[in-house]
Amino acid sequence: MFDTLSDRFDGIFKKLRGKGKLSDADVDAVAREIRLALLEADVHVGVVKRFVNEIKERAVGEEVTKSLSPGQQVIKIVHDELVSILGGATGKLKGGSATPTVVMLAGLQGSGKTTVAAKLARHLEKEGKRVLLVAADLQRPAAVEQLRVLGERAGVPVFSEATDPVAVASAGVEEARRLGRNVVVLDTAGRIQIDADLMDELARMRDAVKPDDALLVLDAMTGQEAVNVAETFAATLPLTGVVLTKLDGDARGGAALSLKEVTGLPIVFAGTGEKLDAFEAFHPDRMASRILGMGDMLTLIEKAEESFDADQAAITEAKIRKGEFTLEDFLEQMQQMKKMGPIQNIIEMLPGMPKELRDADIDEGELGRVEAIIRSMTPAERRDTHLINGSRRARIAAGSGTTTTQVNAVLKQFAGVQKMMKQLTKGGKKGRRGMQMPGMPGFS
Ligand SMILES: Nc1nc2c(ncn2[C@@H]2O[C@H](COP(=O)(O)OP(=O)(O)OP(=O)(O)O)[C@@H](O)[C@H]2O)c(=O)[nH]1
Ligand SMILES: [Mg+2]
Repeated sequence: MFDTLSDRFDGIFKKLRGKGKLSDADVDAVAREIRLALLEADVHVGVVKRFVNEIKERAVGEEVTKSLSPGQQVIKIVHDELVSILGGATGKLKGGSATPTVVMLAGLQGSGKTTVAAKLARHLEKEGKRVLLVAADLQRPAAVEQLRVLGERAGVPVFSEATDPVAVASAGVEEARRLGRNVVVLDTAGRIQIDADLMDELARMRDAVKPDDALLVLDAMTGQEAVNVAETFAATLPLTGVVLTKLDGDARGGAALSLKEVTGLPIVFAGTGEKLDAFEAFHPDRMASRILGMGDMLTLIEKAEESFDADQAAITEAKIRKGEFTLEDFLEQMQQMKKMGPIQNIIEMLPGMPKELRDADIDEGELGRVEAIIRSMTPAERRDTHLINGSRRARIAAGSGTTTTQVNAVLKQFAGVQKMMKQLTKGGKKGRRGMQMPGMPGFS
């Protein structure tokens, strides 16, 4: 996500390191480089101009803090300005007073509307809302079925009928009222290009359901063109915000960094992958930190809290302390970690991760193999790996579709983990508190 921009900022800030004082020439040079970096990231030219002026003004201006080095100070200013152009406040739905509230999704073909519908429904259900998904895309034959499948995965009911899109939308809201669901999420049809038909359909739907939130779903790769798309949709729909999707791809950042400033529309949610949990409320401050390579611990902690089982963690911790951590516990930990989403996403959020690791292809298949190997062991073997002799190794390899060499590798790595844990617990308090994430096979 925004890798090029991150790298550019990294390079710019490196040059400031160790400088005791910034001259006007230094500030000019930094401003020029930031300008280029933003233009390269396809940020709207007006936004770039304002951004760079602001940075210059603040960097040479009165805001000199003693506690920060000049380099840190520039980073802080850039960070603050990024937060500001990203919209400042954390994204959330506007909502309304009537029940059910209606969230209408619109956008170009393939932008991610149907995926977002299911992700948003799941997200709202986690907040305690009761959602009804309404499939009002009757354009594409498979669209209703797609939403049904996703809805099932999200555990959210889906309503549709073979009438016409506007009728489906109205009937959907009725159905939600009847079922006592308090939020309707409405998926609509996309078009390759904005056309009169689509806008007419959206306008009639708008009049029929009077959405509390009308969200434009935008592919982050759209770049600056996003601004035009947003303005065109806004002419018909009373848009309340934007959902930016595919931020996991190599989007350059232009759309995210231009939208609020040019259109006034806040980015409310972000899609970061194909899976249903790759979705989050948009936090401008966290996004700015991520762009500047400062990591995103808050999102990570939130995800960990969401998927972490505190009781299980306490049991594991006690076991580690007593030196009784087995492969069974290890398997349990892998399950917990998997709930947090793709490992690559987790790594991206950690501050200070070297670029090599951010770019590394973490082999989820390898992790799957490790899991299969452990699952092919008997409970007794998982508790005491010393039982695993040659013939047992062959059986485990056959059971997991791997080779005895691969089984051996897992056993060897696990022995290393156990040894490390013993040292940690012997060595005092360090490493005992909170979540335990030992060096796992698959990461070596
Ligand atoms: N990597 C990634 N893929 C995504 C994301 N959101 C959606 N996709 C993928 O993008 C493709 C299109 O998503 P859909 O949700 O079907 O898009 P849509 O806007 O409903 O498309 P139409 O209904 O045809 O207009 C699918 O393959 C999704 O899996 C995301 O955040 N990241
Ligand atoms: Mg769709």
